[in-house]
Amino acid sequence: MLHFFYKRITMRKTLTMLLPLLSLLAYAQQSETIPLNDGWQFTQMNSDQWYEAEVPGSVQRDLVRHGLLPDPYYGTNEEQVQWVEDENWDFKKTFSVSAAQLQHDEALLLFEGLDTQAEVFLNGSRILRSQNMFVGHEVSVKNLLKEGENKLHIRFYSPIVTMMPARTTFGYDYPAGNDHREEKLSIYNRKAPYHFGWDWGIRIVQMGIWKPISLHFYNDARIEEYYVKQLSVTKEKAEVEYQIAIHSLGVSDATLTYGYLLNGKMLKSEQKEVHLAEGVNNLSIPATITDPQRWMPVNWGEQHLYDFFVTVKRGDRLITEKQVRTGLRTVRLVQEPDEHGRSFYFEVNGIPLFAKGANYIPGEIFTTQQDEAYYEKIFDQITDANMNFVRVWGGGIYEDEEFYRQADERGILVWQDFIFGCVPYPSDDAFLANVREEALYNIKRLRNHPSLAFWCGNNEIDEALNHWGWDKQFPDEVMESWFEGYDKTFRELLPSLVEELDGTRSYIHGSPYDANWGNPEKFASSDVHDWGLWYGHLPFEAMADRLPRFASEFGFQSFPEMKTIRSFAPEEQWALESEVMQVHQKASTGNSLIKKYMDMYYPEPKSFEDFVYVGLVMQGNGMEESVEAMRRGRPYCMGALYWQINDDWPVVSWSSIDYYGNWKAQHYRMRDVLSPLALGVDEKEGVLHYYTLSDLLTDRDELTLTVQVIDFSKGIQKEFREKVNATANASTIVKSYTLTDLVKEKEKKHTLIHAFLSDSDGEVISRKDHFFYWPNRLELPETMVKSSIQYADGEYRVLLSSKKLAKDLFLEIPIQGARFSDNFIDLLPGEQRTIIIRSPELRAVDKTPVTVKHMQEIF
Ligand code: NHV
Repeated sequence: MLHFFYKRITMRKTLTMLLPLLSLLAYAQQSETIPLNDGWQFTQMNSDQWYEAEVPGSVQRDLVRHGLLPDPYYGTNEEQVQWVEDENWDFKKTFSVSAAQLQHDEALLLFEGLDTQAEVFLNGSRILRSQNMFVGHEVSVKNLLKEGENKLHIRFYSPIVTMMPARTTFGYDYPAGNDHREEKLSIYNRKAPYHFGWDWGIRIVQMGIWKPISLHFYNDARIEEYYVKQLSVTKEKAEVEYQIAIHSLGVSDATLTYGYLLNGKMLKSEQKEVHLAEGVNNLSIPATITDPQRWMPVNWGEQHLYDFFVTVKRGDRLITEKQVRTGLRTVRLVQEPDEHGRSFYFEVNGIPLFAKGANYIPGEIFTTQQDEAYYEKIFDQITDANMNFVRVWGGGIYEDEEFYRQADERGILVWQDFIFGCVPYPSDDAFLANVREEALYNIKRLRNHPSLAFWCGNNEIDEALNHWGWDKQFPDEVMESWFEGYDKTFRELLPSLVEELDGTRSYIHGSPYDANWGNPEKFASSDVHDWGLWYGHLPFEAMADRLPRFASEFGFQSFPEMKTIRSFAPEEQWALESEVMQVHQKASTGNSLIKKYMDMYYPEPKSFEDFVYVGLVMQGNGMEESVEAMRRGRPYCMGALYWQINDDWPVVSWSSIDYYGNWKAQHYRMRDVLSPLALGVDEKEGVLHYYTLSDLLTDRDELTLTVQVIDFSKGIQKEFREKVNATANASTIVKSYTLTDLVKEKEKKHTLIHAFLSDSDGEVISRKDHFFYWPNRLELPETMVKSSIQYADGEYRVLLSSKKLAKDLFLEIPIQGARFSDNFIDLLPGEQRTIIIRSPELRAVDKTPVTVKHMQEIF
C-alpha cells in the first residue's frame, strides 16, 4: 500500500512538472530519480536472521506484520512489545546502477526521514550519521556508486541505550510525565514525543526508515528550493518574491523561465538570463500579480491554487525545473491591546475569522500507516464537522505533505506547533544545532502551503515551568537552566529562523501564550488551554462564564463505543478497573473524573455497556455547551479548538472520533454547533436568548426562527415564529423570550424548548433543543421507539419514530467506521427521522443488526 502510494506521488509530481513547453525526452536524459523503497531486509543487530522490511515503516511494525510481535492493541500486549526499543536494528538492500546513470554529473541519495539514531553505509563508506527523525538528508554519492550492484546498509541504534549516558551525567530525570518509562529519554531524542507514550497513547518507541529513500542523478544544476514568498496580498494585487536556490555543479550562463498557471492555464511566463556560480546560487525575483484570485478559508469562497514554475535552460536544453502549488492570501495573528486586555485572533485576507476546530494528534502509533487514504479520511471528518482550523500539536510530528495539501484544497487553516511539548528540553549547543537543522528543514518544507497559518514554538512548556510545581522538585540551578534554555530555543532560535526562512507568518513562543487555566485573570489577554473543565472539576456550564480570548485546548474524556472496546477486550474484561481496560486508559484520573461528572448529571448506569454509552452522550452534550458558549462569545472570544479530534490506537481518550473512525457523540454535536450558520441559545436570568452564529461573509435575511415548547409526552404545547436576519461573520441575539411566558417552573422537568432556523424555502438550516436540566433531574418518559430498515448494498436507511421523547438515541451497528447521517439524537414526541448508515461493508442480504438505545431505557 505504502509502496504504491509513494510511486503514485512520484508519478504525479513528475507529470505536473512537465510544462507545456518542455519535451519529456530532454528532461529524462538530464536527470533521473530512482525510488529505493523496495527490497529491504532487516534484522536485530548481531543476528543473521533477516526478514523482509516494508519501507517506509518501522522495526516494530514489521515485527507485528511477520507475527514476531503480537498485536500491540489487543489485551495487555503493549507490555510485550517494549523490549524492541532497547535493541539495535540493521536494514540492508542492494540496488543496481547502470553505466549510463553513472554518466551523470552528480548522484544524490535522498533520505526523507530516518527514525532516529542512525548510521548509513554505502559500499564500504559511512555516508551519514543521523540523529533527528524530522530532518531529511541529501548525500552526494557520485564517487561511491558502482556500475552493477551497490550495497546500502542502515544501522538504527536504540534511542534509549544511545541517550542513557545523557541521563546518567545530568543526574536528574526530566519531568516528562507522558514518557511511560522510568528513565525519561524522550527529551534527548529529536523524535516524535508520542512514540514514548502519552496520556492517551500506547508506547512504541520505533526505529526505522519512516520516509522514502531515493537516488537522484542529474547534470549541471538542480533547483533545491523554490519559495513563493507572499509580501502582500490584496484584492487588487499580490506582491510576491520568488526565492530560488539553484545548486550548480559548474560555472555557466543560463536562462531562467518563471511564471504561473491557474487551473492549468498559463497566465504569466517571463525570462531572465542568469550567471550561475559553482555551488548554491540564491536568486530573488520580485513579481506582481494583478487581480489575484485569492485563496479563501472554507465557507468564505474558493481555494484558488496557482502553479508557480521555474525552469533553468541552456539554449533549448532543459537543465532543471521546479513547480510549487500555492494560494495567495494573508493570514495574521492579531495580538493587540484592547479594552479587555489583549486580543488573540486570526485575520484572513483582512477579515477576522472565528477559528473552529480541534487539536490533531498523529492518527497512528505506527506513523507510517498514515497513507494517502488516511489523510483524505481525517480531512473528510474535519470538513464534515464544519471546522475551519486544526492545530498540529507539539507532541506529534511535523505532518506529511499530504496533510497540508488536503488542508490547502479544503480551505482548512493549520496552526503548526514545533514538536516540543509539556516538558523542558536540553539547550546545549549540540542539541540546539540539531533543533536548528530540524527547524530549517521543516520551515522550508512547509512554507509554500497557504493553509499554514502560523508557527507556535511549543505546547505548554512555559505554562509547565511556571505552574506545574517543578520548582519544588528541582534545585534552583536546574530550574534556572530550563528557563534560560526556554528563552534560547523558543524566544530566540525558532523565531529568528521563522523570520529568516518564512518571513510572512506570525510566531508565538508557545501555547498558551501567557495564561494558565488555574489563573483566569490572564484569560483576557491570551489563548488558553482551559482545563478547568475536566482537571479542574468545573461543571460544563462554568465554561460560559470564563471565556478566554481564544480556547486552544479544552476537552473531556469518553470511552470509545463498545464495538471498539470489543476489538481489544474480551467480555470478562468489561469493567472500569479490569487489567485490559486499565492498559487502555492512560490518564491516571480519567475513570474517576468520568464517574464524578456522571454523578453530577446522570442517574447511575446499570452496566459497563450503559456506562460507556452515557459517557459518550455526556461528552457530546457537555462539549457542545462549551463550544457554543465560545462561539456566542465572539468577538471577545475568537477561537474554539477542542482537545482532541482523533486517537492513535483504540483507547479511552478526549477524542471525538475513535481509532476506527467511529464518530463519538461529540463529533456529531461539533458538526451541529460549528455549522457555518448555527442557532445558539443562552438561558440567563429567566430569559432565553436566541443567537445566530454566523461565519458567512454575507448577511442572511428572510430567515424564520420557530420556537416550540414541547412536553416530553404530549408534544407541542406552544409555538412562536419570528422573521430574523443573521448578521454576517458575527454572533447576534435575534430574539429573546421570557421563560415564564413559555413554561411553568414545575413543567420544566418534562419540557424542552425546540427551536429551528429555516430559510425562505422552509429548508431547516439549524436546530437547537434546550433542556432545563441534565437527565438526572428530568422526568424522561418510557417510550417504544419504532424502527424499520431499508437494506441496500453500502447503505441502510433506518426510519425511526416515537410517540414520546426518546432522548440521546444511539444507533449501533457492528461495522467499524460505518458513517451515520446523524446519531445520539433527541427523537421528539411524534417525530419521524430517517438515519442513513453508510459503509462499503454493508450488504443488503446480510441484514446486519442495528440496535437502538435511548437514555430513559437504561435506568
Ligand atoms: O491531558 C489531556 C491533554 C494532553 O493529552 C496534551 O498533552 O496538550 N492535555 C492536558 C493539558 N494539556 C494537554 C493540561 N495539562 C495539565 C492539566 C492539569 C495539570 C497539569 C497539566 C495536551
